[in-house]
Amino acid sequence: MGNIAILTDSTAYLSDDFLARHDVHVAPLSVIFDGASYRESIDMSTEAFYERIEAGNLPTTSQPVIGETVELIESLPDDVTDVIAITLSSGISGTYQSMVALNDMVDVTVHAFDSEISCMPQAFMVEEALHLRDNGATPEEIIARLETVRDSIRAYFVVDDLDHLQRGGRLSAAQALVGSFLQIKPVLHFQDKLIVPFEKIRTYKKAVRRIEEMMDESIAGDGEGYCIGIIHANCPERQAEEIASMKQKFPKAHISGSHFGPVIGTHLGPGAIGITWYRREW
Ligand code: MYR
Repeated sequence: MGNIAILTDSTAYLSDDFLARHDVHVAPLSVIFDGASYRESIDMSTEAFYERIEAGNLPTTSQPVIGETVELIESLPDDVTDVIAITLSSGISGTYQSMVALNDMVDVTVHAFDSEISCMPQAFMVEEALHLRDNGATPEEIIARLETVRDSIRAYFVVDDLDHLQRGGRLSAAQALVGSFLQIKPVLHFQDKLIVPFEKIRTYKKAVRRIEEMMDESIAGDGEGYCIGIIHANCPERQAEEIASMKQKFPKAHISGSHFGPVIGTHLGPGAIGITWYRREW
């Protein structure tokens, strides 16, 4: 059996510390400001991105450049025969389809896996894949397990301003119109790979409270065995408040924070918060 490399895209927002400690490769997506393209984390930091956004600049986004992903795969050690490529949802980006297409361009087998979401839930899947790979699983076993994990992850998010999602075409115009008209802060989630409102709620606080209620129903007792993630878009104080409250409620859970970087921040806007959790079997 040959070696397996784990690849994901930049919207998993794996921390520098995680990347330094684990053998995982990242294909960057980009943000485009005034015709100039910047690969997130490489050419533009999250801080610089939100400064430009707050100054009123509105970017667009694009998937990884396929030629660069080919180069990345070609630079892997010679004994790598298989690549597990975990991507953001195919319902919101062409990244997954590009990973599938790579099979005609490189000598290894690329097993593209659609996370059907993005950000920290996608990072959870990367961690699962690494764990399985390091424990001798085959590519097929890794993909089968990822399918189960994908089904078990819960994730909801709230944005301050639905216009960002509407402008980027990731929420239908009709839904966004209802949102801005009524000044609501819907709890959003992914269904069948797409972003849809889960529940229409009027204030940010109530929306977050609703997500917390769902966590209370879903997570048993002190949270032992659960991974909980709090993701923020340039609002660290909201994230800190949530982390503190989760630590009180679920003292035995593994609670960590992440951020919405430039590409996802383009579509959610500053002020967004995401909450995700699942039960880890190891
Ligand atoms: C591209 O241009 O290919 C990237 C498009 C990215 C769209 C992002 C839409 C928002 C995703 C929110 C994820 C929240 C996960 C908790």
